[in-house]
This record gives sequence, C-alpha cells and structure tokens, in this order.
Amino acid sequence: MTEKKLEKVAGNGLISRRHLLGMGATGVGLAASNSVLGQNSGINFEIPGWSRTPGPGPSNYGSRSRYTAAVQRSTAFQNPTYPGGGASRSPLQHLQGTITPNALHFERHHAGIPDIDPAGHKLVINGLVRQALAFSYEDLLKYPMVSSVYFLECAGNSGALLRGGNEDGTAQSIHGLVSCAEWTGIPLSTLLDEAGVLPEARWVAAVGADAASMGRSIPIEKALDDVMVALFQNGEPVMPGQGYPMRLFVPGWEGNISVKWLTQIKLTRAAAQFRDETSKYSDTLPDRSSYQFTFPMGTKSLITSPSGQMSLRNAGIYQITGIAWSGSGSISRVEVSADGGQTWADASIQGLQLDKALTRFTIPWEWNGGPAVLQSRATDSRGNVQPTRDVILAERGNISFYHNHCIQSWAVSNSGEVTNVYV
Ligand SMILES: Nc1nc2c(c(=O)[nH]1)N[C@H]1C(S)=C(S)[C@@H](COP(=O)(O)O)O[C@H]1N2
Ligand SMILES: [Mo]
Repeated sequence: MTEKKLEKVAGNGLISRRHLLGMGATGVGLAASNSVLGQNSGINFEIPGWSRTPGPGPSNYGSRSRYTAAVQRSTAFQNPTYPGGGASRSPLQHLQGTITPNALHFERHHAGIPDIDPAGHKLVINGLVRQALAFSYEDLLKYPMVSSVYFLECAGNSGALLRGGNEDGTAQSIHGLVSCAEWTGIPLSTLLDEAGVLPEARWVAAVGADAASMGRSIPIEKALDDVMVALFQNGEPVMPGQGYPMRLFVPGWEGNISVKWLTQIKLTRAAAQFRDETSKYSDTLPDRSSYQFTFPMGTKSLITSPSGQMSLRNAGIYQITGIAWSGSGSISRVEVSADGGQTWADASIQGLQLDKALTRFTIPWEWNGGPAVLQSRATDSRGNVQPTRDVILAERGNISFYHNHCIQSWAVSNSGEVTNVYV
C-alpha cells in the first residue's frame, strides 16, 4: 500500500473508511507472511507442542486462556472504615465488541456483596398498591421475560477528569465504570400491574438486601416504561457482584438507581429521599446550587485504542477504535479528530446501534510519527452531541464531579506515548 492511495478525510492522518478493507496488516508488519501456504517464504512448519498431545477434556464451567490473565478489572482502595465498599473498573482498552464479559463487568458496592441464598430471598411490593405481594425467586422464574442489551454506567465515571490531573490515566482507570450486557428479566410493569398501582402513587422506592440497604426512588412513568427486574446477565444468572439473585435494571439512567439484590419496591407519593439521592449524585452549578436529580446518562464516547499508557511503536497505519453510548437513545454518529478537535471525520459503526447500549466505532489513521491529539465525539438518535470539557465546566462550575460525559483527549507524543491531556 503506497502513500498516494490513501484518501485523507481529516487533518493529521485520518483515512477514508473505504480503505478499511485490505489494509489491516500494513501497520503491524505482517505483509511478508500473509500468503496462506507460505510456499517458500521461510515460514516454519514445525508442529508446536500443544498439537502433539491431547489437552484436558471438557469442564463444568469454563475459564479463559492463561495467556489472557492480565485482562483484569482494577480494584481500587480497600478502606477499613468502609467494609466491602469501593469499585472495580472494566479493562476497556483490552476489550472489543460491545458486550462486557460477566467476570469483567465493573462493580460498585456500598457494603460489599451479600451472600444471598435465593431460597431465603423475597421481593416485596407494597405501599400504594391494591394488594401487597411477595415473590420468591422460584415464583419470578415462572413469569414471561424480556431481554435487551443495555450499558450501565456509574454517575461518578470519568468524574476525575473535571478536576484535572490523571496524565497517567488509562481508559480503564478514568472511564472503567461503564459496562454493557444482555439483561433478561421481568418488566417491572408486569409485577406492578399484578399488585395494582393506586392512582396517587407517583414514585417507586427500591431497596436492596445488602448491608447498606441501598435505596433509590424512581418516577412511576419510568418504572412502568422499560425498567426490569433482571435475573440473567449475558444468559446466566446475574453475578453476585451484579446483584444475584435479582437486581433492578433502569436502562440509560445513572448506575446507582439500578438497585442490586433487590428486595423491596414500595409505591409512594414522593421520592423517599434516600441517602444516595440526597448526599450523592447531585450535579452542582456555578452558583453552588444543584440539581437534585440527573437521571439519564449523557451522550458519550471514548477512544479505547490508542489510549492512555499505550505506546505506538512505528509510524504507520492504526485502527482507532472506541465505544459510544447515550442514556437517551441509540448512537447515530461518531466523529473522530486527530488534531485536537480542529477537523473531524466520521468513524464507521461496527456492529449494532442499539438503544441505550454500547456501540463500537472505528476509523483508520496514519500516524506520521509527530504529535497528535485523538478525540471522539458522539451524537445520539435525539440529536444530542457530546460536549467538550470546557462546556461542561462552564455549565456546572468547578466543584462538579458526577455525570461527566465530556470529550476525552489522548495525546500521542513524538515517541508514540499516549497520555490523557486537556485541550
Ligand atoms: N443494593 C445496592 N445496589 C446498588 C449499589 C449498592 O451498593 N447496593 N451500587 C449502585 C451503584 S453506585 C452502581 S454504579 C451500580 C453498579 O452496578 P454493578 O456493580 O453491577 O456494575 O449499582 C448500584 N446498585
Ligand atoms: Mo455508582
């Protein structure tokens, strides 16, 4: 592939998506060995050890290759005054596609993971209903279920970016509180219909069975729309860390409201003012007032490769790739810039563009060995465009932390080191 064949679509090396086919190998130096049979090209046909004897047989529950063991969640601080509290982050820079494997789904716990025996667990619906109901896990398994792919993102994800710093941050350390899975469960509306919601009920209060008794309030309109009591995650029972045996799943809204280890749904006239909807998750404004609730997560995207702490070895062609999502719809467009936002080109969408789910994008880029600033900018099906960091800071002032969906900038240095920067 010669230089003159590459059609540039924006500044500093972004290349037309039409060049995607047939150029995958040029950036990584495989060109000499891509003849299938290798004929006289010096390819070694020695039979490797693993092909000479049978390996272990089938097993009861799969495990991944030991050569991929480094792909891990990162667990942060362990604070003795906050037993079981904390978060782990998904290794976004090592994943492809849009589905997060269950063992790598991010976690955020306020009092650790309760060891719930489903035989002793109940889900109670009470408050402003015609008849209070209690469901066992077995009861719930008998209901018709629905499945959808949805992202889940903690309101605190990427918040540190609003405070500056993080030059050594990675996609995982800065943005790893987002994951995406196929969730299967019972529409909450089915269970609420059975209990009979009284006309004066305007909110539902959901409470978990963990030692934090974490609770959140949800307006009745959303509760009757797409909220589900999720029992399965990517086809298997919800993981203990994600809320086994059941969690509320509130599509597109801040992660905190998807109450795990769900044990009570109470219909009320007003929001219950739980700790996690009063002392936390409120967006501050420059005049020091704040919005009480910010429910849907913003329109957002992020380049996962190249990204923080990666290094590019040689000048040449790279596939820029990343993820985009919106709490208000599907992703309709992702643009990429290699010159810090001066010029933009449309990335291609790889795979599905589902409602309130991660969407993967990609665009080829020729790195000329000089400095570059890589950015992505998402637009959703409602026309919401991902803002710059300056826009968010101007809107919310300098003590804001939650719901940061600003454009991420990754700088590439002359030596190919990739770092988080503010432009
Ligand atoms: N009962 C209960 N539900 C909870 C939490 C919790 O600590 N206890 N954490 C919340 C927060 S802050 C987030 S971001 C999501 C995280 O879900 P995950 O751990 O499955 O990723 O769960 C929410 N639901
Ligand atoms: Mo969260």
